[in-house]
Amino acid sequence: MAHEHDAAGTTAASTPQQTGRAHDERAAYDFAAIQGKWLPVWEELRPFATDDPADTRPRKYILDMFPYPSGDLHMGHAEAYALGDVIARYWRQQGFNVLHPIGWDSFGLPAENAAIKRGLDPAGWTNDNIAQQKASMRRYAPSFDWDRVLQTSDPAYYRWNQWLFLKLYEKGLAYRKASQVNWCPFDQTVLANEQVVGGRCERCDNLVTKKKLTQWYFRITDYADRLLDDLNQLEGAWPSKVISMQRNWIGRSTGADVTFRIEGRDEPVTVYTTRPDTLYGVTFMVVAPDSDLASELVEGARPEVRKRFDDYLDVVRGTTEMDRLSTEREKTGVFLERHAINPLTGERIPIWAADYVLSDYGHGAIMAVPAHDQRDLDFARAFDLPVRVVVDTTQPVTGAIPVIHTDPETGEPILPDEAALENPSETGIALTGEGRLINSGPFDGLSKSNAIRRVTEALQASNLGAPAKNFRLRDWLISRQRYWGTPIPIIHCEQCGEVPVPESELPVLLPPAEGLDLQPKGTSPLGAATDWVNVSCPNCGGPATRDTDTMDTFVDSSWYFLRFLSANDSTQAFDPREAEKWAPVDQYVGGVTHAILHLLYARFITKVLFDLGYISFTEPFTALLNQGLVLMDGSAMSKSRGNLVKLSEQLDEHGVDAVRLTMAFAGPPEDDIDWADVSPSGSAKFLARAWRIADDVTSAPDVVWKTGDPALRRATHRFLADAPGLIESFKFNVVVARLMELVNATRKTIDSGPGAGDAAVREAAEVIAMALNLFAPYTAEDMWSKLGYEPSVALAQWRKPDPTLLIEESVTAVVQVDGKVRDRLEVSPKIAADDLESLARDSEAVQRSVGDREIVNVIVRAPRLVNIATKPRA
Ligand code: ANZ
Ligand code: ZN
Repeated sequence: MAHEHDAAGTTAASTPQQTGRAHDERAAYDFAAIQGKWLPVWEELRPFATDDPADTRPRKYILDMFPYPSGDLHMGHAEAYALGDVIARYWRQQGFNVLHPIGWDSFGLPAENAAIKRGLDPAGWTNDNIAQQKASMRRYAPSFDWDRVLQTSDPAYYRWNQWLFLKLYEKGLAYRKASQVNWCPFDQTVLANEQVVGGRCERCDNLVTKKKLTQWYFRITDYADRLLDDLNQLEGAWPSKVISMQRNWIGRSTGADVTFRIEGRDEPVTVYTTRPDTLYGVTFMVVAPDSDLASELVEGARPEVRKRFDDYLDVVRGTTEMDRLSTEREKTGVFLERHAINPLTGERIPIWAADYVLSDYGHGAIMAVPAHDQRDLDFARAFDLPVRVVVDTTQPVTGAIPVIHTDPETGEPILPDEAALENPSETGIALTGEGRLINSGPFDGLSKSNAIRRVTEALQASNLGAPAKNFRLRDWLISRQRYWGTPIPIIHCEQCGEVPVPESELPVLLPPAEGLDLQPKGTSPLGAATDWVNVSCPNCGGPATRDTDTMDTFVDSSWYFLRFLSANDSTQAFDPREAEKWAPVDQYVGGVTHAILHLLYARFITKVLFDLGYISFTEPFTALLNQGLVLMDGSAMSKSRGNLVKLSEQLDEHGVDAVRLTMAFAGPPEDDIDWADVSPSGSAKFLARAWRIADDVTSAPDVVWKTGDPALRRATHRFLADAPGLIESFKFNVVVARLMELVNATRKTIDSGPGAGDAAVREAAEVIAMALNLFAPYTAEDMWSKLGYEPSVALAQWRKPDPTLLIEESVTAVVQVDGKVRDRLEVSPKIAADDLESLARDSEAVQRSVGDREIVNVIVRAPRLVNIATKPRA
């Protein structure tokens, strides 16, 4: 290790020598020696084990998001685990039995792609990385319970993934269907909507296309309402940004289904609309070109129309969903030469196919209201279709009496003010606001919201419609055509169809990678493992084949927090009694990159397990803290940018504690940390300074506290009183700053006060060690031992502040009027100048003395003096 750079060494040399011991007797703060000394002690002591059934302390479950084993630990991990550990260690000091586990999210594409690139077995590559990360983590010393380690690529874990799949399958929540799926041509795999970012693959950044495939889904849409409504419970305990991201992702929309009769077709077509109030303004219908309905409607059409449609469909298939929904794009479409009938007015309207209508939302068909919907208006203007205004958006909607302008001759409503109510077909701007209905027969005069209700009721009464809801959320596509994942425990039999693998035959082990071509090619590599694939049907014994797909790794991470509770239990996924004891997670800590997917899936699976009776709670993570990123020179660290800071080098240079302390001290946890702006060597210096205090203390552990220096005692107890609230509101950086002040105050008492033997110095040193345990565990442990205690400081309980020491001192402020002392006020030494001035002005003695003279000048020297000058009488 690089001792030459140890900043602490220089500090120790410059520390004043006033403890009575000779210079050469004093050891320097040597982080490497301290790390080397305490790590083996902790490994022996297991201070963070949670396996004592007789433990009666109240419990807390503190969870850090588990890492992908994609290489050694990096600076981002270092930040996350430093911050998560502050919380875990804090609750232990508060008397809780804290469960703080760690594991690896070790299946998935990163491992597989890396393994392919290097020609290695993904299992070997993954396990090597885990071993390396584990060694780094041990040295980094978060207070993990090392007896509950799990890794998702271990059969002992993924067996229960398969069990979970079967539970969902039994409930009808896992199903297979053929559909257009997002396809990454580079990774040669399907992607969930969530994994497509801006039309590109989240992993490799290539453009995503569509492909029709049969895939496995989890029916998360059945839980959409609950996933949305239960977010209310998390308000205040989760970052509001994450809650709103979840809400938008689920995207609940309420409106109505409306059925339109189609000329020349027996079956009517249902459309979904959020604006049933605009039904009188419908001037055409649009179906998604890639829907079955469109193909069917165009079947009997003239050959030119069919040709035009087929050509159009080809183009549409190659267009991303994002482009299709874009309002910027020129509208395209094909008239199908078919007609629908408006259910309320009987009006005959043309049916078009256009790509701005998506096949997998609502019913894949819409009623178009160009006057009030921008996309419909753009389309109508492009193809010269009629535009009819049915909501007068210049009309006030509050107040009982609507103003309706009708032509006295014809009784037709008149648009009230041409200027105010502009014609959308001319302006190109749809009228989307509030207003009152016009041109809508019996509904004229109703406000938009009343009309939505009344029109829906009218439709419902004649069986032509009903209230409806839709979600942006799609079912969760969980199958992948890749090797490195959990095999789906289904067998396909010619006779029986899909047959679940019996639970007693789990796990379905992955076949060895050796001999398989893992290169992505659109079908699962598992298909080539013929010995593995060909089985006999568990149901009829006939020839059958295994499902060759593997599960999305988000399945693995959707319930891992429960597996930690029974990590070594080979008989069940988790013990419901352990879940009852520990879960839900009290505090979850991790990156905001998982704000949508991972959290949504974990919330979904939690609700499923609740419904199945395995757990008694419905939300997995009671509170969530998202730490920021660690940047370098203003941007995310990356090899290609050349601004990568290597954690191992930072640890070698500054020591574990200095790096951890720097992470906590850098600012609020949610903010990004720019490593160029922080000073790990400054942290190391501070740690040396703190450590030196314990080294200096000469009193014995049984001193009488009362006899100590009162000023230092007050500072210590103020810190004891304030730190808990600061930690609980994640103001770790403030606690560190306060701790620095306490160290300074203690040093002052040693060097220029009552000295190192004073009881207050010992008391302060002990509190400093306990507080440092949160941020710099090695230094804290070493101080604790120097102070005469057995390890571990991590188990020492936070002390209750003495209330008599928390009462603030007061000082006497003198108030002068025109140079004469008129009053003395007892005030806080921290009083603000403004407050002191108003106290002085309010003083009766001062007012008597000022009388009716005008005050021309006030000089305030808080907290000791206020000088008031008046204008001398003429
Ligand atoms: C008529 C109408 C009039 C509409 C109006 C809006 C405004 P959200 O909020 O996203 O649920 N729509 C329905 N299905 C669609 C599909 N498969 N593809 C594209 N658009 C679709 O939006 C629902 C609205 O989006 C529906 O309400 C429908 O247009 C359109 F003044 O119906 B509306
Ligand atoms: Zn069978």
